[in-house]
Amino acid sequence: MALPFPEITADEAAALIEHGQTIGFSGFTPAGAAKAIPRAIADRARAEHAAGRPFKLGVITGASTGDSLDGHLAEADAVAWRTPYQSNAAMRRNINEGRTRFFDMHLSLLQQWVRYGFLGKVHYAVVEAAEVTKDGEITLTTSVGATNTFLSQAERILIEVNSFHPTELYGLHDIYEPGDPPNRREIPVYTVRDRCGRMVAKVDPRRIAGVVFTDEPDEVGAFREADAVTRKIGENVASFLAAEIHAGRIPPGFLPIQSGVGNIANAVLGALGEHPEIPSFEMFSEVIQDSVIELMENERISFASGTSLTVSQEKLTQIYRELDFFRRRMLLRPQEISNNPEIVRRLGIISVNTAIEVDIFGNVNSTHIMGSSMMNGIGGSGDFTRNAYISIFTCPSLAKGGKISPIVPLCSHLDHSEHSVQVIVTEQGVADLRGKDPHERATEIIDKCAHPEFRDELLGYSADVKDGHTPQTLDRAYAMHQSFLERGSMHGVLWK
Ligand code: 0RQ
Repeated sequence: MALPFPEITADEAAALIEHGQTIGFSGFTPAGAAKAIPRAIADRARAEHAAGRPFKLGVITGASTGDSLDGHLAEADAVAWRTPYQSNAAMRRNINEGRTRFFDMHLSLLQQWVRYGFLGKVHYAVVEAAEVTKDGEITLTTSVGATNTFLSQAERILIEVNSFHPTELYGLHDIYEPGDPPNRREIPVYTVRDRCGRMVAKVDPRRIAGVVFTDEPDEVGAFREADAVTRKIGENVASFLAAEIHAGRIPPGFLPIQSGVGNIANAVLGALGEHPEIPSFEMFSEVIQDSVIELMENERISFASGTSLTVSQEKLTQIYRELDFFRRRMLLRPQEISNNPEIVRRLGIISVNTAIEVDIFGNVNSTHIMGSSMMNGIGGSGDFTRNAYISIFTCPSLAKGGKISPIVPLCSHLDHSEHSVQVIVTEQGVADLRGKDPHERATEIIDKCAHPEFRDELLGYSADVKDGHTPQTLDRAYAMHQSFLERGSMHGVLWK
């Protein structure tokens, strides 16, 4: 049946976009990210620059995206500003060199910020879909992210219908947009599996400027195999949570898990799946990754609610082969629902995220290297940590070939404060910070989590500083960082 909007090429779509405009792209991680149109926009930017004309855009997405979006646009220097999260090497370089202004946001806030107009007008939504009907009903692909809000708010819409994704994805999504204050009611999600929205995003078809047909897979990278350190971190998290069940502080049926992305997160999920005293559990998280799918097949995870299905191509092909099985066990929500503080608090989520740095009082830096260079962004880690039933941060006790201790006297940048962080886990052990004052926290974190090679430096600092509720000495708090910047190692800092 003929569609009431034009079929166009990616180049024709890119030609509609003008310098200075703001684009809301689908994609939460490479999953569900628009690909052909952003690549064409990057080519257009290069041509405009070569002709001596400016061409830079505001780029909003759900979270990080794939190389076709963040990579190509950054390489073409086509991004004036970027939010809310990224993890691409070229984009990171542009941000840290000041060519792209980046504001790092809690992901649950993005959609309401767009609706409230805090980020200005969104000129185009560029969205990947499995299907679009003549009535403007859009079946999304492997993520929801903020796509439904870009579709509702943008002046005009461009759609990439990607036939790599089957139209049978219909039913995987639950799209609900809360009312804005003063008219917002509670979000009616009372269990991990509750649905409260529609299976499609619905738009007025007259707003669709064109549809580009494509056929290409998501650009999800492979994970490293768990090594001895990540495996031990995973085991430590699993043993800690099993002990909490024994102590009666977690109900015997367990609580839903949120887990960050990456290698440590994969190892943690693997260890939870293997632990004999942890029952089959549910996920209420952002990202559903390969390890979740494996645990679902083994019936260790009974259901997963997320905003993106960020799996390898091999796993995605398997899911598409067995879609009936998996559709009964997972659903994708907008990120303002998957990460919603109200629901996280209500369901009693156990959050597990990765830190770049943890200080001896339990403050966490998730985003910055040596206080100044942006890595990826806070992502959803704050949405979950601040509201979790138990909030856990993991990291290895050594970084950069042993030259850096991620356990430091004072974080060089603050993302999660001591008020929100309850448990720290490294391969050395578990520091339980609940109910402990700053002196006790310092001892607990150094004893349980720091690498033995750095314990003397850290104990030297905390022994030397005795006064005050929080034993901190400002002129020496960054001595370990200074040592790394000046001599390439945090080792050998002497306090006296
Ligand atoms: O550097 O890439 O040069 O080797 O940081 O560290 O150990 O590979 O760990 O990939 O899990 O990333 C916090 C960045 C960890 C991530 C962070 C260096 C290290 C390496 C990466 P190289 P690893 P991961 C839900 C939750 C914020 C968002 C979030 C993240 C690189 O987990 O972005 O939590 N979190 N989202 O060598 C100097 C230190 C270091 C250090 C590590 N102390 N000093 N370098 N590195 N510690 C997901 C979403 O929101 C989508």
